[in-house]
Amino acid sequence: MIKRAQQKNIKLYTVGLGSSTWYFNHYLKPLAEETGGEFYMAAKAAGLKDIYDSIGKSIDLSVDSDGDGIPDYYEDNLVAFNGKRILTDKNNADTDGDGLSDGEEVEIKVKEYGKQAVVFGKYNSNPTSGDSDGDGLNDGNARYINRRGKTIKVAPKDMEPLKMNGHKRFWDAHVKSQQEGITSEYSSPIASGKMTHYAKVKAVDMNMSLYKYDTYSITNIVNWYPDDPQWWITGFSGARKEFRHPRAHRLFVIGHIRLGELKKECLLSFGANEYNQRASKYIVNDEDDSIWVYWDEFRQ
Ligand SMILES: [Ca+2]
Ligand SMILES: [Ca+2]
Ligand SMILES: [Ca+2]
Ligand SMILES: [Ca+2]
Repeated sequence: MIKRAQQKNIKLYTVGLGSSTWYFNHYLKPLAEETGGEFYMAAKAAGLKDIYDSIGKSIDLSVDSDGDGIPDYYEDNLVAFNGKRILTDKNNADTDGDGLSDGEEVEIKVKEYGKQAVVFGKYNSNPTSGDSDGDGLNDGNARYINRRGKTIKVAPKDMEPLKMNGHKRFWDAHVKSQQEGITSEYSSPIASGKMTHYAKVKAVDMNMSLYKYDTYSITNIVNWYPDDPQWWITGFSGARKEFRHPRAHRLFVIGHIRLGELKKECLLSFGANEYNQRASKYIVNDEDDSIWVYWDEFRQ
C-alpha cells in the first residue's frame, strides 16, 4: 500500500484512536510517514475533532502564494491523469517563463467515482516547457524580427500547443533565416487595382518564404514581402529565371496571410479544400485574424 501511494504521490494521513500502540507504531505511523503525510493519535474520541481540523489545515486549498490560480497544495502534489507529478513552482506563477501562467497551462479537474473523487491536472500546455509539443512554436509567445524599422511576426504563438504544427527544424530555420537578414526579396508582381479576381475576393496583406532542405541544411530560396496587398499565393510563374529551376527535391514554405475582416469569408473557401483540411497545414491565429501556412513538399 505504501508503495502504491508513493507511486501515485498520495499522502496518507492516519489517525489512531484508543490504546493499541503497537499496531499504531507498526502500521499507521509508517503508512503516514513514508508517504509524506502525518500520524495522529487520540486517546479518546473527543480528541478526534482537533486532529481532523489539523489535517484539514494541511490540505488548505485557499493559499495560492504566486496567484496563478493553482493552490500551493496542488502545486506541491498535483499529478496528471497518467499519474505523473506536475512539477510547477508554487512561488512562480509562470514556472517555465513562457508568458502563460501555470494556471493557464494546467486546469484542475475533479473526477468523481461514487463517493470518491480524484483530483488531477489537465494540460492545456506543458507548464514546465516553453514548447510543449516540440514543434518550434512557443506556447505563449509569437516570434518577431525587425526589418527596415518594421516589426514583423515571423512565427505565431502555438495555437495548438499539444499538436505538432510542422517540423521544429523548419520553424527554427525560418526564424533564424529571417533574423539574419533577407537573402532575396521581390516586390509585388501584381499591380494593385489593375486586375480583377474571379472570386471577387479583396486583396490582403501577405508574405511568404520558400526554403529547400535536405538532411544537412536548410537554404532560403526566396522571401516575398510585397508592399501591396495580394490576391492569393498560388506559386511562382517562370517569368523570373531564379524560380524556374530551384533544383530542390524537398521544399517547404512558410506563409503569413493577414485576412483581417475577410477572415471568415476566406476561411470558408480555404477550409472547403479537402486536401488542406486533411493535411491541416495551416494555423488560424485569432489574435490578429491571420492564417499561417506551413507546407513541405517532398518529391523524388
Ligand atoms: Ca500557485
Ligand atoms: Ca508558463
Ligand atoms: Ca509551457
Ligand atoms: Ca503545436
